[in-house]
Amino acid sequence: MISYQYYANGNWHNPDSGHWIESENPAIGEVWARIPDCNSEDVNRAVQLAKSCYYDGPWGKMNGAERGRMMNRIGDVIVKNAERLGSVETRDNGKLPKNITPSLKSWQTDSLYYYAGMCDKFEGSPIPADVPDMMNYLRWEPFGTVGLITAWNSPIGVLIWKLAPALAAGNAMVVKPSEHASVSTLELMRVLEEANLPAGLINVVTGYGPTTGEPLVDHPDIRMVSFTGGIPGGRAVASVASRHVKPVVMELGGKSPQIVLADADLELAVKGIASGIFPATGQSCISGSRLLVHRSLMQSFAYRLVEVVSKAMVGDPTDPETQIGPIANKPHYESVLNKISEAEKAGHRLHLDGRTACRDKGYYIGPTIFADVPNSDPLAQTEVFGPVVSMLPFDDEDEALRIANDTIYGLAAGIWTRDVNKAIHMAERVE
Ligand code: TXE
Repeated sequence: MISYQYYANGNWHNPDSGHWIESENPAIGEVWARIPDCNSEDVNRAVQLAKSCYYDGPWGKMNGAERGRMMNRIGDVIVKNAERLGSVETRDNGKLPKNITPSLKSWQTDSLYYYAGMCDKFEGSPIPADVPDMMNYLRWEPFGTVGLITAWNSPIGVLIWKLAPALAAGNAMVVKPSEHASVSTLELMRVLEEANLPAGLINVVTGYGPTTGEPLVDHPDIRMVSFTGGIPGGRAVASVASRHVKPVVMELGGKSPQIVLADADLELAVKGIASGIFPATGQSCISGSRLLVHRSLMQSFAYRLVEVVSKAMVGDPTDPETQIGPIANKPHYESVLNKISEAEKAGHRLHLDGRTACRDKGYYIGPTIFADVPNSDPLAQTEVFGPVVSMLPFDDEDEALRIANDTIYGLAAGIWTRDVNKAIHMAERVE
């Protein structure tokens, strides 16, 4: 059992409440670490330390080139420690190391290097004045101190995507990872100590949304919030932020359609669609969970998809043979199982039932494929955020687009056809 403290001003602190939250390893369903249950006192301390870093410390005065060099150091340190960070994240949310470490060594961390190059390029411009002897000019300025709230599916990856632009713009920040998977973010702070960052630049408080996240959003010195999570959390954050009329950037869920046209290459479509929903156990905002298949292909597509994914190795994420790891935490495991049984009770036919992968220890659900689910059905309208897809035939492209667009989400989509003109025209019409 590893007990963590929260991180502020370059030091580790015990929570004001004296309480900790237990973190489970979803692969075995056992507690492996404890994270601080931070309250508004802890949040205020972290915000004040971030604020003094911005206003009184070197950070607010640092020029763009120096900030850029520091961001490059952050990227280098993450790449160097990618294995360690990946293995901690796997214990925290069950994600496969092969889906974390290589991306931390490449495209995820690349966004730090990308934004580092922007630090000394926020050029302003003189604006023509309509009054003689008057000069206007544009100067880009940071918010100052910002709040970054992340979810459990890719804690470090999602954080880097928020961290990089926030640092490049010159902000100091307070991070609040999900209570279900906070350890890898805390370990990231330990790793970043090698990068010699200004004290108070990046601070991490941990705890539940309403008792730790909300005080962060509600704090008057947090000038802007970037949030990743589900719609309920997003609504709550937006309403609290509205008390201060502070800007919020949201990255919420998805219910992405995958449209397979009659001329699609069946093999490519099956493999592409399977890899778009099952490897992260369906826990990715852009996973394609609604399969719209041209009626002429439906039978052969469904047969081939079942044949391919029924062979997938579901198991312990640390086993290199594993292709599908566990659901990230117990509440979500129960939520996904509940959605599957609801759909079954509604009479939807299962081509493949992932509950056969369930076992006594750990939160395992295999690929689950429902046939002929009307788009109005809850299973087609709500994000399951698990290895569950619903299939639906269509007869023509207009009908496919109508179904694809009949959703409250709008994050991603896939179109499978050999005809590139058709792909482009369909893509322009999918919202
Ligand atoms: O999200 P939550 P979770 C979706 C997916 C999943 C659902 C729940 O549908 O089932 O979100 O996942 C903090 N004030 N996605 O639990 O609950 C919370 O502590 C301030 C899609 O991760 O929204 C956590 O740090 N903060 C998503 C973060 O918000 C609050 C990836 C997300 O928690 C808060 C993950 C509040 N009132 C889940 N309530 C994607 N698009 O990738 C919660 N939080």
